[in-house]
Amino acid sequence: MAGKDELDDCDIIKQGMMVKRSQNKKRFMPINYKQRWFVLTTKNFIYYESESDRKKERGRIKLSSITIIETATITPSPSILSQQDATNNESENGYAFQISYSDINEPQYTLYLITQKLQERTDWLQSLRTVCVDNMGKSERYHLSIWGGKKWQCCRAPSRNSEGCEPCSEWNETPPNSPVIKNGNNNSPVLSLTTVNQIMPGNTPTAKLKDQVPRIKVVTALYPFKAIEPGDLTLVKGCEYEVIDDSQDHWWKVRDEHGAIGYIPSNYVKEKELLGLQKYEWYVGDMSRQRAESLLKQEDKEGCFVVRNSSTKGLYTLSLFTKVPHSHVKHYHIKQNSRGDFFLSEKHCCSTIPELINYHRHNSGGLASRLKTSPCDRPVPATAGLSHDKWEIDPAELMLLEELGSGQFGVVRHGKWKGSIDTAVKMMKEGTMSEDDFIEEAKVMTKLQHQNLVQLYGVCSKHRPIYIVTEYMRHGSLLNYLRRHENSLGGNNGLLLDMCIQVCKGMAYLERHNYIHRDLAARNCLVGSENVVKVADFGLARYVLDDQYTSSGGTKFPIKWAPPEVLNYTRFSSKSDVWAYGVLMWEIFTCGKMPYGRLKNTEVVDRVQRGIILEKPKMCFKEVYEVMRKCWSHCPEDRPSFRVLKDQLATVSQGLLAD
Ligand code: 746
Repeated sequence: MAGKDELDDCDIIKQGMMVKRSQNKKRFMPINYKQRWFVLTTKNFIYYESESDRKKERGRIKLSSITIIETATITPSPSILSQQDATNNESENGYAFQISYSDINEPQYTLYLITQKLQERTDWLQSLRTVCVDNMGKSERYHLSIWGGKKWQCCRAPSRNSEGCEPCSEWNETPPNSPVIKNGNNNSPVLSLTTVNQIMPGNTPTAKLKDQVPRIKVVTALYPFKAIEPGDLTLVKGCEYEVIDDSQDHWWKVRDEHGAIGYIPSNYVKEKELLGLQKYEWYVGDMSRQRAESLLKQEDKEGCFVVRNSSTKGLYTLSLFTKVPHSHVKHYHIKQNSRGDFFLSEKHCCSTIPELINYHRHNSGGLASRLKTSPCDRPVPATAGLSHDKWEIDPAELMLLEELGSGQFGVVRHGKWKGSIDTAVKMMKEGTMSEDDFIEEAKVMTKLQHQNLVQLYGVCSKHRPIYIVTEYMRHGSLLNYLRRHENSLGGNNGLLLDMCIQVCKGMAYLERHNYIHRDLAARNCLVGSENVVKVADFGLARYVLDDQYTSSGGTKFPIKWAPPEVLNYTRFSSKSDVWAYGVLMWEIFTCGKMPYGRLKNTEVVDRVQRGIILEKPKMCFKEVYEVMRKCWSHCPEDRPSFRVLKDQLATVSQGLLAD
C-alpha cells in the first residue's frame, strides 16, 4: 500500500474496538471473527491488530471508496462476543453493520463489523455517514444480511452479485433531514425514509424472534411546532414522541406523552438514538464561520457561543463572542487526542463534547471568556407544505399584506397563513402560465425540501387568479441585497463565498433529484435572516407562456446566463444550470453588477460562442475565479456537477480563510 499518510492525532474522528467478520475474499477461507482496533480519520478507515500496537495495521479503506454504510443481520453468534453481560439478552449477538467499498476497476467488498452495544453501532454509523456524506447515493440498494455461500440470507437471491434487496438509507446530510425523492420530474412515488436502526424483515430462516418484533421508534422535537390544521399535533421542543407511521417523507403520525395522536413535520424531530449533539441549545450544525459571526454579533453578549460543524467533515468548531478588548468572535477547533478525548486546550480533556462545554462554562481554561449563553430562538425550518397532505390552500386562510414586487407572473405579496405563518403569495396574472400543468407539478414541488431552496407551501387553484404560496424571505432578492449592501459585503470574500456555497448546496439537491432550474441568477435567489440564501422559482420557467421569455431570440430570455448549447439548441440540463451558476458567482463577487455590462444580447452571444468569458471581479481571489471558469467550459460534459462544485468551494474556503 503506497503513500500511507502518517496518522496525525488531530485527524482522528473516532476510534474503538470492534469485531470484524473475515471478508472471505478467497472462496475456501473459513469465516472467522477477529477483534480489531478501528480508527476513523478524515480520509481513511483503518484497522490495527490491537489498540496499543499501531504498527500492525491490518487494513485500510479509503473513505472516498465507501458506497454503503448500513446495519446488517448476521445470524451465527460469534463466540468472541458471548462472554459479555448476560443480563442484557438484547446484546448477546452484538450489533452488526456493513461497509461496502470499491475502488475504480476493483470488485466491491463488504466489511461486516459487530459492536457490543446498540449505541456504539449507532455512533459508528453516524460518524461514518457524516465523513462519507458525499458518497451518499453511490449505491441505491444493499443486502440486509450476508452471503450464505449459495444464496443471500436476506432475499435468497442465488447470485453473489445480485442487486441489494433494500433501498439504502439517507445519510442525514445536514440536520434536519432531507427527503429522498426518486425523480422530481414526474409523479413517481416518493420513497420513505429508512431509519438507521431499521426493522429487519426477519425472513432469514435463522433470524431470532427479536428481529421480527418492530422496534418502537422514539423521536425528540428539535423545534416547536404549533398544530393549526385538524389532525396535526403540537410539538414541544425537547419532548419525546412515539412514531406511529413514518411511511411518508415529510409528515409523520406520532403519539405524545398524553396519548394524543397527530401529524408533525418530520424535519422537526430526530430519532432519540441519533440525536447526538442536536439536543443541545448551543449546537447549530452546518453553520459557516461567517453566519456564526453574524449570529453572535447580533446577540452582542459576552461569552455567547455556539458549536458548529467544522468545514472539515467530522470535526467541530467552537465560536465565541467576547467584548475584550473589542467586540469580536473567536473560533476554536475542538481537538481529539489519541485516546479519543476532546479538548480545546490540552490541559483539559473530556470524553464527550457536552462535558467539555460544561467544563468551560466554569473555567475559561485559556478561552477568551467563560462559556455563558447561546443564542435563543434559532430560526425554525420551513415545513414541506403547511400541513400533512395539504397543498391546496384555502385563500380565506391567507391574510394578504404589503406588496413585495412583481415577477414574470404578476404581483407578489407578503401574507400570513392562519394569522401566524409568514408566506409570499404570487398572484398569477391570467394567461401568463400553463396553469393546469403547473398545478399538477406543484404536488411534486411541495415535496422538494432543502435549507437552501425556497419552500413551496402549496397553491390556491380553485379560483382565479391562482396563488402560489411559498416560504417568506425577509430581505428580498439576492441581487438587490448585494447592491444595497455593497459597502459592507464588498471585499468580504468569506461572506461572499459562503453565499456561493449556500446556493451550490441548494442546486446540488436539485441536481440529485433530477430537477433543472432553467433560470438560475442572483435575481432569482432570496435572502433571509442571518445571511441565509435560498434558490427560488426552480422549474417554473417551463410554465411561462411568453414568447419573449421562452425563445432564445426573445427580449426577456436570460441570454447572459445561458451556455452555448442553450443558445444554439435550447438544450437545458443540470450542466446548463452550472454555467448559470458561474455567472451567479460572478454577480455575487461584483456585488450585483450586470454581467457583460451594457453589451447587447447579440454581442454577448457572439462572445460566448467564441469562448470569451467574464473577467475576474476585482475583489475576487483567483482560486474562486478558477471555479467560475470551470463552470464556463464550452462543453457541458467538461463542467463540474454541483456535487463536485460543492467540494471544490469547500476546499477553496478552507484554503483561503481560517475556519
Ligand atoms: C418575490 C419574487 C420571487 C418575485 C417578485 C417579487 C417578489 C419574492 N419576494 C420575497 C419572497 O420572500 N418571496 C418572493 N419574482 C417572481 O415572482 C418570479 C416569477 C417567475 C420567475 C422568476 C421570478 C421565472 C422567470 C423564473 C419563471 C421580499 N421577499 C421581501 C422584502 C422585499 C422584497 C421581497 C418568496 C422588499 O421589499 C428588504 C427587501 N425589500 C425592500 C426593503 O428591504
